[in-house]
This record gives sequence, C-alpha cells and structure tokens, in this order.
Amino acid sequence: MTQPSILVARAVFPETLELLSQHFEVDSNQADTVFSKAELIARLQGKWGAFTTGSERIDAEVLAACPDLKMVANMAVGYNNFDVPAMTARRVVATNTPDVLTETTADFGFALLMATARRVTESEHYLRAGQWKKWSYDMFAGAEVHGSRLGILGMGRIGQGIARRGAHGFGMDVVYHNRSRLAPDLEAACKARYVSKEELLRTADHLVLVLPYSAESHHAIGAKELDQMKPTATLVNIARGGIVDDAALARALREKKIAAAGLDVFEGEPKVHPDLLAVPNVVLTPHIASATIPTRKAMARLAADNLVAFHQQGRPLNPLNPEVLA
Ligand code: 8YV
Repeated sequence: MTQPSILVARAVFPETLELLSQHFEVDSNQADTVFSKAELIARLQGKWGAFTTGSERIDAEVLAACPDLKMVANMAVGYNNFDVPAMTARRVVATNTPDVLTETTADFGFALLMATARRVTESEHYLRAGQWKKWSYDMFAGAEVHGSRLGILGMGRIGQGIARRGAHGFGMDVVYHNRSRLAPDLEAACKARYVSKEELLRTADHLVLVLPYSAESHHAIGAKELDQMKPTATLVNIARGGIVDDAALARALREKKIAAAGLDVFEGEPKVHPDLLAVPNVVLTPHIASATIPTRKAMARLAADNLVAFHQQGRPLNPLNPEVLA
C-alpha cells in the first residue's frame, strides 16, 4: 500500500522525520528556507498532509490551490497562522500542540519579567561597553518583583503557570482578566483574582500578556491602554505580535509612560520596529519562550503523533476543528 505524502515545512529534529517516515512519504524542507505563499502552494501539491511550525499561513487561497490536503499539524500551541473556518469548510483537519510547552513557556515569561523589572540586559550592555567605573546608590535601580502586583491578560494554561510562579514563588498579589472567569478551584490553585481589564491595567506592577492572537485581540494594548498603566509598571509579551501596538509601545517607553517592557514577539517578526530597537528600557528576545530542547522535541513529537493518529485512527489527538471528524 502506498503511503500518503506529507510536507514538513521547516527543518525539524531527525528523530521527528524518522518517525514520520515510518508512516508517510516525507518531503522535508531541511534546508529550513521560509516559503513564500507560492512556494508553499507548489510544495503542497498532491500532499495529503503538512507539518507546519506556526508561521506558514494556511488560508482559503492555499486550500483552494491544494485540494488533496486533508490535515495540517502545527508545531505550536498558537494557531493564528491557520484560517480554521476556511479549513473546516474544506474539511481539512487542523491540530496544535497544547500542554507540552506550558511550563517551559511560563518559565520564560517569568525570566522576561525578572530581566525587565531588574534591568538585566540594559545593565549588561553598560558593563560590556566598559562604562562601569564605580558603584552608585541608584545605579540600574529596578522595580520590585516580590510582593508586587502581577497582572495577567489571558488566563489559559500558560497564564495560570505564570500566576502560580508569581503567587507561590514570589509572594505576588495576582490579578487577571480573561474572556471568561476561571473555575474557583483553578483560581485557588494560582491564588488569582479576576478583575476588569481597566482595573488590571490601572493597578498591575507587572503586566504579562498570554492571550491568543485574533481580530479581537489585535492591538489589545495600544496608546490608550498604555496611558492607563502606572508609570512604574512593566509590560511583558510572550503571546503574539499584533496584540501590542509596537509603535505606541515604543513611544510610551520613550516618554516613560511605563517603566520598561520585555518582548518575545513582535508585529511583523522577524522584523522588529526600529523605534523599539532605539529605546533602552526594553528587553528583546527572538520568540524563544518555548525554546528548550526537551520542550521543542515534545512539541515536534506531538505534531507528528497528531498526523499519525489521524492517518491510522481517523482521529488526531488535538483537533482544532473536531466538526470535520464527525
Ligand atoms: C513556537 C509558539 O516556537 O507554540 C507557540 O504558539 O509561539 C512557539 O512555541 C512557534 O510558534 C514556532 O513553532
């Protein structure tokens, strides 16, 4: 029996390719080039499935041009690169990789919060530039973390992981805002209190963004929201670029409307707004919140397992549009 063929759109671990090769005819982009839409469409011709990494846009145009496609497995928990309604309309199964990256991503959220609050990269640049000549009483004085108020916008699994770290590890007073309120036992586990978005913005000492990107969350943090924050507050984004208006944030940082920001994601990444590069009070990292080898291996494994499960049992592990399976 011939095996269905799949495209692995970016370079992945050899062990992931080995596993996939046991079940599929694999066309893999181990050269790791970033496909244009035309290249993606060309490589998807005749393919039954695809393994994507969060940046390949699967929309109505791609789907119309690739009528053999039955499934796309994203190696990411976020799936804003998928037009899920268009996939559902074409009966193409979509999957993501939840859970396996929760704790690692929450760790990084905290790393970015700490580095931002305590000015770790800014002071390192100063030292490396040979500017450190003497101690002074207020040199690189940062914001207090322990005992401060941690605000979380978007309280899914990763948000709860950050809340637990803040409440249990740093004695922080945790408040959150989310589309829906958590069940009481989940709120108790992370000692978090539900507040309005307005109260969250107005009272948080450190505000962490962990909500999914969508048309509704586009520029959820813009000039108006930044104006409501404390001038001593810090902002951390480990969710998606586009949730923050980067130009408005750079302006707010320059004008000290807020104290500092830590950003792992950007509008139009891997390009970064030049105004953000020009302000000192921001910690910038290249979308690495899930980047540990065990976690990336677990994500790749889960994306591969989703393809195999759908092929073998007709049901993937993490369907985003289960109605296609009915
Ligand atoms: C990924 C992520 O590294 O899972 C997500 O949603 O943003 C990251 O963990 C990225 O999407 C590439 O897979």
